[in-house]
Amino acid sequence: LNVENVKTNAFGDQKPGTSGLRKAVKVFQQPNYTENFVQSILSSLGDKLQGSTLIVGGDGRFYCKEAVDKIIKICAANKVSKLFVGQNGILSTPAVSALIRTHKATGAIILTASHNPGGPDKDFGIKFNVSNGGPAPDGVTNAIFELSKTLSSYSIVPNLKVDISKCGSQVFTVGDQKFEVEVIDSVEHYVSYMKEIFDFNALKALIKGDITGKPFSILINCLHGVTGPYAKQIFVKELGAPSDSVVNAVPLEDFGGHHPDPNLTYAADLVNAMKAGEYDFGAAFDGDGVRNMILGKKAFFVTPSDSLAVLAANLDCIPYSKQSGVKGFARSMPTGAAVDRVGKKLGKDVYEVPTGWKYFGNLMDAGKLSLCGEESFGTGSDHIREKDGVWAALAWLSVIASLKKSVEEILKDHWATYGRNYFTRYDYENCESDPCNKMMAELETLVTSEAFKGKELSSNGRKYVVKLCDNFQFTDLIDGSVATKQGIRVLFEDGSRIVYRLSGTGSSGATVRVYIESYEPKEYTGEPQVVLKPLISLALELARLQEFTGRDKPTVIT
Ligand code: VG1
Repeated sequence: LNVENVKTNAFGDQKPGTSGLRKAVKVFQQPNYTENFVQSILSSLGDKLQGSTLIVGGDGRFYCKEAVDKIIKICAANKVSKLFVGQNGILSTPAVSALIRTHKATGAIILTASHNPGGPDKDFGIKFNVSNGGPAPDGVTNAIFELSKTLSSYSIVPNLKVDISKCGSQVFTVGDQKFEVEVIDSVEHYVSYMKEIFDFNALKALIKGDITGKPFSILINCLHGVTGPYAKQIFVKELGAPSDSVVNAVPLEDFGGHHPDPNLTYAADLVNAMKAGEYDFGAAFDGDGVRNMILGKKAFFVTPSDSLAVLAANLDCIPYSKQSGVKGFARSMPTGAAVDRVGKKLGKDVYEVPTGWKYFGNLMDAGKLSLCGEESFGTGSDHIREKDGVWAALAWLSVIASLKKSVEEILKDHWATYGRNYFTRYDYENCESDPCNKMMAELETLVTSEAFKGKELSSNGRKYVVKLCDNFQFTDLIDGSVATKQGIRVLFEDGSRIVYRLSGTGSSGATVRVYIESYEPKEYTGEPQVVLKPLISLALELARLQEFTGRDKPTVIT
C-alpha cells in the first residue's frame, strides 16, 4: 500500500475548546477539514509519532464511522505502528482512558462532542488524549492549533481497507512498514476493570435485597449515548438488575434527537420516571459516558457538587480507593465548595483548578489526588484520567451498600455533619456572541474596579459585602503552566459567591454560565432556588444579563 501526500489549505478555526474540537457536523464534512485536524494531532507528537500505538473510538454519533476510516488511513501514512479500534468505532471516553493506560499507548483520538447533541445538523468533535489517559493539556492543544494554522499537506493511505465490524487483528504493509489494526470489543476491558475496582458481590447483594432486606431497584437512563452496552453488561448481566432497569440503551447516531446531557432539563424522562417512587436509585449518563446525574427515591436530586463531597467522605467504601489510599481531592473552580469541608475534616488537601478535566491530570499523576469533580455532572477518580459516569453510579451504589441508607438519608446526614453549600447554575445557551463578550468585559471592569472593593450590595433584603473579585487564574503546581481568564469571580465576606463564564464547548454562538453558591451551617432543608434567590437576582443585575442577552430566563437551571 502506498502513501499519498495531499495538498490542503489550512483552516484558521481548529482551536480545541474546554474538551476537544467541537463544531457542527457540516464543518467537519468540509473537504479536508477532518483530515487536516487529524494530521495536526499526529504531527504534534513529533518524535513520538513513528512506531506509536494509539487508541481510536467514539460515542457512535453521526459522522463517527467516516472519521474513524479517515483516522486509520492517516495514521497508517504517518508511521503509527498499531491502532486499537473499538468495534464499529465504539468506545466510551472512560473506556478509552483505561485502554491507553493498560496498553501504555501514546494517546488516543476520541470521536465525540460529549454532551452536545448529534446528527447531521448537530455537533461532532475530535478530542486527543495523551499517554496518561487524560485529555491533552493546554500546551498540547495549543501546539495542535498552531500546526493546524499553517498545514499545507497531509499524508494518507487512500486504498487501505479495514473492516472494523469484526474483532481481531489485521496487519498491512505500508511502504516498507508494518501497520497493525486491532479491532477490540467495546465493553470487555472496561467492564473487567470495574470488577477490579468495585466489590461486585456486594453490589449484587444490594440489588437483590440481601443488604437492606428488600430488593433495591435502580433505573439507569443512557440517553441513547455510548453507555448503553456498558450499562446493560454491568447493571443487568453482572449485577442482576432486571433488564428493563437500563433504558435508552441503544446508542443512536442522533441520540434520538435529544441532548445527551444528564441534567434536570435534558434527562427529564428519568426525573419523571423516578417521581412515582418505584425506584430507589436513578442515574443518567451523557453521550460519551463521562457525565452522570444521580437521583434518589422520588427523584431526590443530588447536585454534582454534593455528590463529589459525599463520595469524598465515603471513598473507603470502594475497594480500589481503600487499597490505594485516599490522597487529596479536587474540584473545578465553579464547583460548589462542599468537598472543601470534607477535605478539612479528613485532613486531606483540596485543589481548585479551572473548568475542564485536563486540569486534574498533573495533580493525579503526581499522586496528590484520588477523587475530583465538576459541578457540570462530572465525577471521577484516579483509576483513569477522565470523568466516568458509570464509575460514579457504581461508586454511589457502593456507598449505599456500605452505609445501608437511602440516597436522601445519606445527603441529610452529610449536611447535618458539614452544613450545606447551596448551589445553582443558570445556563443561557446559544446567545449572540458579541453582546456576551461585551457583557463579560464590562462586568470584569466593574467588579475589579477600586470602587467595588469592600462594597456593600443588597438584594431582596439581604446584604453582601464584597471580599474579592477577579478573573480566575491558575498556575499548575506540577509544570508551572498558567491558565488565565478562567471565569469572573465575585466572592463575598459571608462565603457566598457568584461566578460567570462563557462556555468553551458550544459549536456556535455563546453560552453564558452563572454559578451561584452560599453556605448555611445549620439550615439544610431549604430549596436552593428559594435560599439563593437574593444572590441570583444580584448576579443577574450585576452583569445586566437580560440587557445583554435579551433573555428573561435561562435555558437550563441546575
Ligand atoms: C462544560 C462544563 C465543564 C466540562 C466540559 C466538558 O464546559 O462546564 O465543567 O468539563 O463541559 O464536559 P464549558 O466550557 O461548556 O462550560 V463534556 O461532558 O462535554 O466532556
